Amino acid sequence: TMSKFTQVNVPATGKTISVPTGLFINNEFVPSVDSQETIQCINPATEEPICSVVAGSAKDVDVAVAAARSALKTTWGKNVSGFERSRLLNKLADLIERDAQELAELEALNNGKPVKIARDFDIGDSVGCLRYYAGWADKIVGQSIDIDNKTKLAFTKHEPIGVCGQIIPWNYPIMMWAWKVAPALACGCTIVMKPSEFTPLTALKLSELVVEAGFPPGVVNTVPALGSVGGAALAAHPGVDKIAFTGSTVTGRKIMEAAAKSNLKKVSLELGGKSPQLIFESADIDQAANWAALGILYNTGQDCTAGSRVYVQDSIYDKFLQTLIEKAKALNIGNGFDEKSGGGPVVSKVQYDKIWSYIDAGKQEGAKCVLGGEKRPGKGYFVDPTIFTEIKPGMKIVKDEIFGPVLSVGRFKTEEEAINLANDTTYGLGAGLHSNDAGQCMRVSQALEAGTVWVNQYNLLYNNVPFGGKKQSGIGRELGSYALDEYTSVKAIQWNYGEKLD
Ligand code: TXE
Repeated sequence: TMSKFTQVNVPATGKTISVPTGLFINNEFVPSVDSQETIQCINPATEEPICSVVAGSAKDVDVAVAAARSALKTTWGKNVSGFERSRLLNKLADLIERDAQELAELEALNNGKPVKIARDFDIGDSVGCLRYYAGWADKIVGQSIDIDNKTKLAFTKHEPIGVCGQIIPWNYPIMMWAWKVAPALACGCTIVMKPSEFTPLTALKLSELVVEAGFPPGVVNTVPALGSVGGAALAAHPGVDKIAFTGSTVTGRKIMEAAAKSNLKKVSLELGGKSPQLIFESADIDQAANWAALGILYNTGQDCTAGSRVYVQDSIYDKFLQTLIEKAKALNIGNGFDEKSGGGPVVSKVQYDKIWSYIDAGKQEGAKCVLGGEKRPGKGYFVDPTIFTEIKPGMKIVKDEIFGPVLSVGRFKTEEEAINLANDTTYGLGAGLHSNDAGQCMRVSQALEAGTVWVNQYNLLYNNVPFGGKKQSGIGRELGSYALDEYTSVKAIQWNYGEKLD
């Protein structure tokens, strides 16, 4: 059994952070009911162990779901007002803001990303997300529908959907936590959260803040576990009313299947992508290169909307490519605790090996590597920006999601050809286009098959703008008012106050 807390050393600051190591159920950190297994967390910049936390079992998921169900029926769900949910969400946001530096250091240690980015972007956005949904909590209302003015009225209630299983990935551990937790709590749902086994630490640290904010026991529960154990148990659980997932398309398919085979729980999936960025000849080349580089290199390419295929119009191809290479070279990938690092290592050995197998495949299949493509000596899962040209449709690096800083650059002659190349994928998460021709911007943005189209920019997210995928990039929408539909169930109440049945 695990002791309840461990002291994690932050080498760069010489300080320690106290991190819970147990399951978080009913506002307490508890050991597993039956698992002796642990999850070892690794610092991807040094390959050294950070600490271990409990690896929850299917039985632990049962206990967490029961706690969530009990809270739904008593202190939360239909028993808590929107005003109170709003107050608590705002309180939680304040506490995360208070602890931003410590949370950012823990995120950097476990995920590898630069502390400054974790604090200013990941945590900044997460605080904003909690406040945004705090704003919605007391504004979730139904409709009043006339049937017959003299005898009948119907009205709708947007009820909490119930107990939500939420399974999140390792690329934005805090932000994915906030994107899932905030709308669910705003709608009055209770939660069993399963963080990624690669990055469970910040979800456990955030669980302490859930208690401090004053949420009743059982409203938020956290079960660190392997995906194949705890994740699979949540997806198949008959006591879970909704499952929300962010991760790979392969796992998304399994979750949907488990939902179908168990209780037809509602499913939302935010999956992989192979997002295109189109650079047309009227574009501002310097600006387009800045956005294209950000599009593929942000978070070291471990981004579901990573703009991993860039297509450039023939007439500006050489100039654009040269500019892009220079911008990509300028990114300094290093230890997340080094202030000079613009990006960190990739998260794990598995991810590192996967990325290198794609780089090797690109070389073997005849693409030309014009930047990067060389392994660094020494420790740490570092991958430098890598660019391939002379690509062909069907190549692995063009077809598959790599989830690393590896970009394929192709060329096109006409707008029609650009659109066809962009849409030639099973995915449909993001897409970008750069052009100074307004008509072209409008035509192309409508033709692109993606949940988000960025025009003359890339990869920016706002809490009030919906986010999600078309095709095999997912089902449902996060963020904005759209996410509220994922966590509510509409009840129509038809009221007869006059009609007599003969
Ligand atoms: O993802 P998984 P992995 C893509 C990216 C990456 C690849 C593999 O291409 O290289 O996926 O990464 C849980 N039932 N993305 O293997 O497995 C798991 O524990 C229920 C894109 O890490 O999808 C974790 O919490 N849950 C992506 C979560 O699923 C299961 C972000 C995600 O892990 C499960 C991450 C199961 N059978 C990876 N198996 C994005 N869209 O942002 C695993 N899990």
